Amino acid sequence: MALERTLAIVKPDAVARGVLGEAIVAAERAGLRVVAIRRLHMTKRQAEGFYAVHRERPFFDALTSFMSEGPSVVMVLEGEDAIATWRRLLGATNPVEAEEGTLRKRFGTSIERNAFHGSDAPETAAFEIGYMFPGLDLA
Ligand code: FUP
Repeated sequence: MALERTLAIVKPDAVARGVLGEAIVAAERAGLRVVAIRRLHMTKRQAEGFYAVHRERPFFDALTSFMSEGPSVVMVLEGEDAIATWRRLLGATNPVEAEEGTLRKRFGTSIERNAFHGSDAPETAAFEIGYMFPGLDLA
């Protein structure tokens, strides 16, 4: 196992529902630490940059509109195997298919409005953390 950092997003639907605390509790119970946190209302342009890998996908416009509809909370989580650990807590991309008890099962409403994000690999985590926390200097 490796000490890793991952980018977590509490998406606009989850922030609107007031479940930021649920995400933090789940992360901390799994041994992850919040080492940076920021609330921001993404512009459509920012959301498009964040999800640039999906630019050609049919859901790109709907996804980036959703991500810019209201404030999100973005966090850097740190711990052993943080990337896989956080994604395990999230469950499948589609809340309908997510395992019982996972964050997306509990709080997501559709594949599009799935409440939370987590980086899927070390390279994407590095890109996403840099994108949301430019110049971050962690203690
Ligand atoms: P994940 O890694 O679980 O966040 O899933 P993906 O990278 O495959 O998808 C990124 C986001 O695109 C998802 F969170 C939701 C959205 N999406 C859709 O809206 N429709 C799809 O068919 C697939 C993904």
